[in-house]
Amino acid sequence: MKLTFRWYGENDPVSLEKIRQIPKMSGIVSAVYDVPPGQVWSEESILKIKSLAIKNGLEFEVVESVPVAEEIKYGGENAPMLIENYCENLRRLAKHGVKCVCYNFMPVFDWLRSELEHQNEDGSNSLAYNEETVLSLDPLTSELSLPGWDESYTKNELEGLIKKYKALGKEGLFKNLSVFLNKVIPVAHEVGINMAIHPDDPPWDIFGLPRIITDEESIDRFLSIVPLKENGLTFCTGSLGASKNNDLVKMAKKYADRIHFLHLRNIKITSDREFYEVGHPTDCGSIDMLGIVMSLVEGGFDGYVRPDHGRMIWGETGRYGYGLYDRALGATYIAGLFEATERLLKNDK
Ligand code: DNO
Repeated sequence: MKLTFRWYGENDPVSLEKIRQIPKMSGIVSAVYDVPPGQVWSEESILKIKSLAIKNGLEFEVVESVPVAEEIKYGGENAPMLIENYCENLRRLAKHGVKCVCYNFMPVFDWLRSELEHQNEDGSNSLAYNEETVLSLDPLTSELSLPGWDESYTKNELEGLIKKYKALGKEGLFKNLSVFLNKVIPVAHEVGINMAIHPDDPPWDIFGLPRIITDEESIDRFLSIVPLKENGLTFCTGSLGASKNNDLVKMAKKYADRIHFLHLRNIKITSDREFYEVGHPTDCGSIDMLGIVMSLVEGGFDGYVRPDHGRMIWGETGRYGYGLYDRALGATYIAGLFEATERLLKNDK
């Protein structure tokens, strides 16, 4: 496995100089942020990220995300052209050494939380989700703003989009995902990029919008659409783990060879559809982090790993979920889990 760290570019308060000092860190996970979803990325922008990373002793082999334009997801008339742009981005990224691309197929909103500064007993704060609060929010007027959301829509555009997806439903969305995969995966295969879809976060419908990568059944269906290795997963433990119906230790074993990117983070589930984010170790929350890593190592997992959302600790402020300190603690914990598991497994044989 290769340990990586998400970096949001030159405006990220967490600098590459700091990231490189985290033990065992091999590279960054980043993206081109200077063009809207659907457009082709300039080679210059790609090369700039790469050269900044290299200057700091880091690799740039993982992109998160090449975003999928809404029109591809709802199947608009420009979808074929936008899918071609997507393929072109993969060719360009492969040319400059990228080996894994993370993306998602969530309509309109990416990850969703109801609280950005949930106060924890130890004085830290973290992101939290409470379904009741979410249901009381109106997505058209809500002031809540998250780093993963595209905030460029006007109220009317957003209203139109939500209507389209409601009419499309889960089956329609799955069909459009198939169209996308049937075009994109053969290109990924040809240029040597592993595609890694990110599960829906949280893994259930929100605001009446369909969400389709949520559990074992939907992942089985997704993987069988194009049964090539390059059609793979980002295994995000905090996303899938928010639903108690998902047995992550079992799923990690089952999908180990199709998991190209691992987002490891822990959450504490406080009741049905209610949780807050905690430190990475197993004992801090509801997710069996060690069990998941053991399953992956046993299953032959050989992908990229990154610590996911951290709490804000030691007075740090910054991008919610993406401060330095708690993610760095997470990274060393993850490195320890892998070191121990790999060593034990080797001695077993
Ligand atoms: C949240 C992230 C997501 C993820 C996208 C992938 O912190 O895990 O925003 O990057 O869903 O496309």
